[in-house]
Amino acid sequence: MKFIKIFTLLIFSVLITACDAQRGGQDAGVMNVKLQPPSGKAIAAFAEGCFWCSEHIFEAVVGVDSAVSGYAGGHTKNPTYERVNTETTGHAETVLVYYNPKVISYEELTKVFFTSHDPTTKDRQGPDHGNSYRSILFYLTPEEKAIAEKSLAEFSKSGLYKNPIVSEIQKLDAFYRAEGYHQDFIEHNPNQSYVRGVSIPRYELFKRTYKGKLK
Ligand code: MHO
Repeated sequence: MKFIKIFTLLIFSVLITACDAQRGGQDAGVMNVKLQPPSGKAIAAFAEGCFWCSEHIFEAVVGVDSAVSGYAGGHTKNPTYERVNTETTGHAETVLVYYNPKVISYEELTKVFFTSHDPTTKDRQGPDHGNSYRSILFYLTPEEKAIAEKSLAEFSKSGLYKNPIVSEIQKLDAFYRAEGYHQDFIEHNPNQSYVRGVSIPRYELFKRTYKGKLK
């Protein structure tokens, strides 16, 4: 009898954990995301330092449906935040942006990218050091690659930055959605010290610099 009770409890807890992971709840782990946008929509990915802020920035732009925090550009499978932080997996903190291509173009998203972080600091963004904080424009098609190159060249000439832009341009091979607690981090933790001291000032600077439409 005792055995049956324990067994039933075990089955229940396995089921509850599985459901929570499916809902993408707080405890959902890292997930390999299919690089397939819903019909009529498009996706793009950008690495530009701490993804808590990048997610907040892209989600403020008209035409962007949502942004997901995760890891891309590395060489290991299913990296965790802890592993990525060792700076040995090659992954950079990245946001996967779901957008409506009838409202905003990939080219316009590259402008969001270049006005929302400092693309001149190699393996560094603000106070954060390491290759997981490097700057990368990801592309999915040869057309997007050409647009990324053109945009980089234009921003290099624009005078917005004194130093040379060091952003990489890479094909997006895989995107791993980060742990649940990293999603919408700023909304859930507006008073956290890093959010107040680093993320919000970066977001405010973006709002003053970016010329496109914000929600
Ligand atoms: N140095 C910050 C970075 C946060 S971010 C998600 C921290 O460790 O809180 O990389």
